[in-house]
Amino acid sequence: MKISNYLSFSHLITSMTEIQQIKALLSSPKDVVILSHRNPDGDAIGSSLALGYFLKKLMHSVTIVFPSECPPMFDFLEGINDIIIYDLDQLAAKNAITKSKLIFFLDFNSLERIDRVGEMIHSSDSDKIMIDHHIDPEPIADFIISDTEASSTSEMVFKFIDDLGWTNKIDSRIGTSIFTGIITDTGSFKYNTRSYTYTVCSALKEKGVDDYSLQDRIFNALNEKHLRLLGHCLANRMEVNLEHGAAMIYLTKVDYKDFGISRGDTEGIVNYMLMIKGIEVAAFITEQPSIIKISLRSKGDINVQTLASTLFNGGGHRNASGGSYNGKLEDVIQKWKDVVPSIITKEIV
Ligand SMILES: [Mn+2]
Repeated sequence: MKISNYLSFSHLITSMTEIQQIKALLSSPKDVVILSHRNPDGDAIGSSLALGYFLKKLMHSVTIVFPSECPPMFDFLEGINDIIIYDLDQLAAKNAITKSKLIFFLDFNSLERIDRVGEMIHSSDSDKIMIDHHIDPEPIADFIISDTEASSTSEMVFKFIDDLGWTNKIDSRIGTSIFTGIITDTGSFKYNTRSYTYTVCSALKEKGVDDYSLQDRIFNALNEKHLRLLGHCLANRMEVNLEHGAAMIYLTKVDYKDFGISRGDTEGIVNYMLMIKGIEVAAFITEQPSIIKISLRSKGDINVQTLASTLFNGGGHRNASGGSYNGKLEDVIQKWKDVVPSIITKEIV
């Protein structure tokens, strides 16, 4: 029996009829493009590589396109160097999309998340399939597989393959990619899990995924600079408001210069604040060259997605969201401090 038959998926929009239509689409080899979002994370990369390997087994010609580069910590994943990065090679990205007959949107649900690549999508008449777990998918695909309860898009790719009846095609390479997406999007099973997440991981371990070495490679991958930057953030840039269960870390342009911070170096710092007993909501505010970026994390029912969308033109998930602001760092910090008391009284959430 298929694994998914044991479970119910109230949030799954796609019916089995649609799965059969997708299966028909996949029945003859074609040029397929897999797209994921700017600043790809472990889930964007893992779900794309996994689906790519799977489609290659069905004899499709597959090209993965991301708007921007992958963080170097995922370099060990097989096939990651074959991904076309729009920022580095716009022509290759354009050619792949123009040639394609079928396009997958993975781990995003709005064309804004893929910047200029979105413009190419507008003019493409390829069939489009979205697989995503973010809130409020936009009607940008012919088939929308949306499940906001899923831990990750990678978990959904497993279910997608399972629904198609091709679970036997999942090997340890596909499994390793899926597992990567699950452990990165759940902070190593600390949040966003459901029982099905573990069902998938159990099945992947059966397929030969070496979860121990994967965890080690992904979560013990810091260098000295990262750890010193973390020390600076915790010692000099963190403000804790225990009364309202909130904490904040900010980084200035000068910090970026002093520590030689580049893309990805600040990944995960926001989560440390939630390790303080009594802290339920955390903000990480950074002064970028032209904008101020803010990452929000929360525990339980506190909805930072609403905060991100109403105050910082952003969005994401209930417990993990982000946004940006055109203005001064001090203004964003003040804006945050002003809103903190109302978060705890749940005026906004
Ligand atoms: Mn994701």
